Amino acid sequence: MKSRLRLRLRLRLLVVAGVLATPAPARAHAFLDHADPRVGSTVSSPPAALTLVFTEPIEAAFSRVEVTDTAGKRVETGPLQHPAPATITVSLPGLAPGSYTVTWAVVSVDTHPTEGHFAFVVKGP
Ligand SMILES: [Cu+2]
Repeated sequence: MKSRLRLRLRLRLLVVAGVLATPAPARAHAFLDHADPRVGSTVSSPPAALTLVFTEPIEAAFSRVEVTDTAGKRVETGPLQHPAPATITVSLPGLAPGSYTVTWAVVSVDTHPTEGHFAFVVKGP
């Protein structure tokens, strides 16, 4: 019992130390700054790639982008690429005319996860 109490106290001290060691402002959440195709846009020809630019650098290894068509079926994109600290991109197959939903989930370099989604439309002939 005594050693258990000691362990508890030690854990509590570790928690306090952890809080003190955390850098004060956690402003660095990565939100979507802009995308190509643009959020909510209608494009006249199928885009070859999808690019997302975030407000903060992100960890590509813990980030993902999914594209689904009107029926909710997942589009086979190319592998996630990370050409710049705050940018991720995937290549797209030839998209048929229709509406597409992009769902993204990223982890910023300060380890905070964020997610969101938006749509774009590929115009028919
Ligand atoms: Cu953050």
